[in-house]
Amino acid sequence: MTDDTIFALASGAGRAGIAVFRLSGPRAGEALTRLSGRGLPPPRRATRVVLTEADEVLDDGLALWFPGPASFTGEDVVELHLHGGRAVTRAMAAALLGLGLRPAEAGEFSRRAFMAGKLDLTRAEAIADLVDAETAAQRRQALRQMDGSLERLVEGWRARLVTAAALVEAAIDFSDEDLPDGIGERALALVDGLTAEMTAALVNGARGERLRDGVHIAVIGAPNAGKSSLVNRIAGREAAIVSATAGTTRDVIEVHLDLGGWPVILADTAGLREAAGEVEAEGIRRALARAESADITLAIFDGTLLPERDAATVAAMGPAGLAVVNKIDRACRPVPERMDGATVVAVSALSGVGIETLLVVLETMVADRFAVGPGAVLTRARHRAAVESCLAALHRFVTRREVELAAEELRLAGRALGRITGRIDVEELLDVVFRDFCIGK
Ligand SMILES: Nc1nc2c(ncn2[C@@H]2O[C@H](COP(=O)(O)OP(=O)(O)OP(=O)(O)O)[C@@H](O)[C@H]2O)c(=O)[nH]1
Ligand SMILES: [Mg+2]
Repeated sequence: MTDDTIFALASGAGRAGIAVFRLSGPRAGEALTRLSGRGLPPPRRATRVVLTEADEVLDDGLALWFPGPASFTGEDVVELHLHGGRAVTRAMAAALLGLGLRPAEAGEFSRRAFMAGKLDLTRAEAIADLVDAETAAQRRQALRQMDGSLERLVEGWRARLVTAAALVEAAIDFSDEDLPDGIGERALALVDGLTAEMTAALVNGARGERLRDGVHIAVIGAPNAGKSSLVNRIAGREAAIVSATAGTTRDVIEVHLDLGGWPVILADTAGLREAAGEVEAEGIRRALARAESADITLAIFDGTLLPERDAATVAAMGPAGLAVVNKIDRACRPVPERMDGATVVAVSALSGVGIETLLVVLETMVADRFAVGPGAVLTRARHRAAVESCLAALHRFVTRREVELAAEELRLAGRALGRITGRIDVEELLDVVFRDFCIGK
């Protein structure tokens, strides 16, 4: 436990808002008594206080007193609910500094809670995810993890690894060379089961990461097909410049959307064509790179040119793409149901016809590909890396003939899993995990 006391403005201030200052550390209670001019209020109960410093009233607000260890950080914690004006928050921050408290660094409260054993790393990460959650599905995923679903999954795996390790260690006492029958088989069976479960979790985890980070959709097509018009129509604002001049869009322009709970990053790109200047050529290179790395490619075709279709767009659409025929307000030919192996949706970015259908089709595609199974999910690249290195150790375990080396692989596998919850190798991990936090959490 640290001996300095920290504070942070833990909630949004501003006109008509409430500002919450959170204090944590051995001197939190003393700071409250000094500011309120009276004894500590009853624990965990909102109490009205007039806060003063050097006979000057700072604000009239509410105080909450959470004596450690039954607090979020495990330390003494005070929360001050004040009026959110800038002058109030500035004066309060100055008063707390004057009392010798230190402003908290990003994630420092959660870090202290972790150090006090109040939460494991997955729950701490979930708090950051919940604060950042922009869609309902993201919120649900964060809450599930905050409830300990991932911690329980990983700790369950680790417990079974320990059992397997114990079996192998026992075998060392019996034999100098090969695993005795029976014991080796039981350990192998445990490892096989774990390998299967972890492999499945990696697949589901890729989806969990998507839900956390967003699904990337790239909009590509020939110049003037109406890509920017479509992106603007979906976004409901003029995010990208639209003009009748071919080659208007040069950079990749990103628009963030909530598609039925899925966070989506829709990228407008430069029109694909051969003859182009240096800047446009770079834009086209970026467009193709986007199409390549996107989860879904939306290929836009100019409906007035059908049945002719831009070859570069067909090539970049790929098998997982969705074809959109635009400008149906002006196209008279019937639009085919499928084109070049892709489903077709007919729209007019100009009038808005077909846009609702396009969104429904997109949402179904996203849900089909990325829906996360029930239960715990790996939500970060950090989790994935740890499970992958655990699996690698388990694969080596299976091929080792010498018992001692096999036992060592199981230890390595267990350590890899421990990195997810923070049960070991902790120090080096802390900075990575907590630096994404906002101040006051
Ligand atoms: N009639 C009609 N015109 C459209 C439609 N969508 C776009 N346009 C027009 O087509 C022209 C090109 O539109 P943009 O959205 O700039 O096309 P783009 O694909 O982004 O073009 P680049 O950025 O140059 O690659 C503009 O004049 C738009 O008004 C549509 O649905 N119907
Ligand atoms: Mg454009």
